[in-house]
Amino acid sequence: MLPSIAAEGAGGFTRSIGLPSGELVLLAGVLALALVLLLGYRLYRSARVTPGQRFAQVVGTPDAVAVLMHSDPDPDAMASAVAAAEIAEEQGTDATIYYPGQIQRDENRAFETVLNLQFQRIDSGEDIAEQQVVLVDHNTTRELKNDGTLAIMAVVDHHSGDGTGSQFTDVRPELGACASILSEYLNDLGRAPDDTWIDVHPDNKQNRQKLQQTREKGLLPASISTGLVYGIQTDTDNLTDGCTAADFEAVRYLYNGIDNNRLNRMANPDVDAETLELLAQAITNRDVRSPFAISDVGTVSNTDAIPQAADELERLDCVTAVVVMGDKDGVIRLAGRSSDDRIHMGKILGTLTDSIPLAGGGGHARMGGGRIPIEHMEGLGPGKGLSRAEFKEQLFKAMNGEF
Ligand SMILES: [Mn+2]
Repeated sequence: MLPSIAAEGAGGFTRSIGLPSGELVLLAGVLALALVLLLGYRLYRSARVTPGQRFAQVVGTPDAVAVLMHSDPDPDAMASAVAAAEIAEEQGTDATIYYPGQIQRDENRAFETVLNLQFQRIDSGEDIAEQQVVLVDHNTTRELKNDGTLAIMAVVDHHSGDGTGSQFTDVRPELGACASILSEYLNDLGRAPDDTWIDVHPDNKQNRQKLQQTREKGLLPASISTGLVYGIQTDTDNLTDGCTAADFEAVRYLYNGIDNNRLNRMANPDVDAETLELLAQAITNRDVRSPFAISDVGTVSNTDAIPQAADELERLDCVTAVVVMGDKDGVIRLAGRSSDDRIHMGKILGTLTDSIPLAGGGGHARMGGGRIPIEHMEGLGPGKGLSRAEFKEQLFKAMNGEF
């Protein structure tokens, strides 16, 4: 019985193909070619390494890495550092996040609080224990004391500059935020944003376990996604200024992991009474000579509110350029804003402070700052000296193009 079934089966097969032998050879050739192409494509795909995979490989090689932010880190720097540390930890490398300077501005402190983050503050490059350093959101460490002691292995940034890492450099000045680059890496690594919130606070053992489980499932906790979205938002004025398709793509990727409640708490932190009083003072004391405004708020205890006051005053209808000044510890702080193409704020503040000993100023066309020791402005040292009122008049003159 069995052989006869086999014979019938074989006959059936030949009949159903029913091709002359020449065409059979051709068909076999086409199939073989298709197979070769498919294998080649697979090989090409596996050989093509994405920037995210390369970054993970580099930061995942040592036992421990330091992730270093610039001084006075903003949400873009903090979110980028958290993401870089997450990529290293997923590879089994311990990551510690450091910063010089201080986290002062309300929105920066709110970011730290809402995300329950903890960073190590340092004064000098020697305070970093790890042998290998990753820079995010800046590409040189010139602002840090004893930065020569650091071995920079990787640099991820969106500022122009010539800083490089010994093993990895990804600097894209066209992008609105560094957080967009780190988001792309997480996407490259197949991490899917998820709405589960897990604090990434380094001291919490239970959370570390939860984080580990999330990593094993290929998910990305909402704490990291939400931080990255807020980092992108703050560096691009809510996706309205200096954005590229890559920044929008990053937010699209992170979308499922956004915690709206916490995002709102970060974006609209409670303002302390002192800051509000300084804003009120700046509005009351404003001297508007259209389209320019200057406000002297006198002596203040928190100089951070001076740039915030300049931001507020610039919103006045008839004002295109504004300078707010106030003093603390014998030093006048200046914050200038300009939406007027005739006024290069950084140059104006630079030129005006140039003639006063130990004073300094500068910045961009639209934003500038400066500091003037009051006793030097009033005549200590070389120079004939200026009163505060006279300095204000000079400032108006400079804004009008008369130096
Ligand atoms: Mn940035």
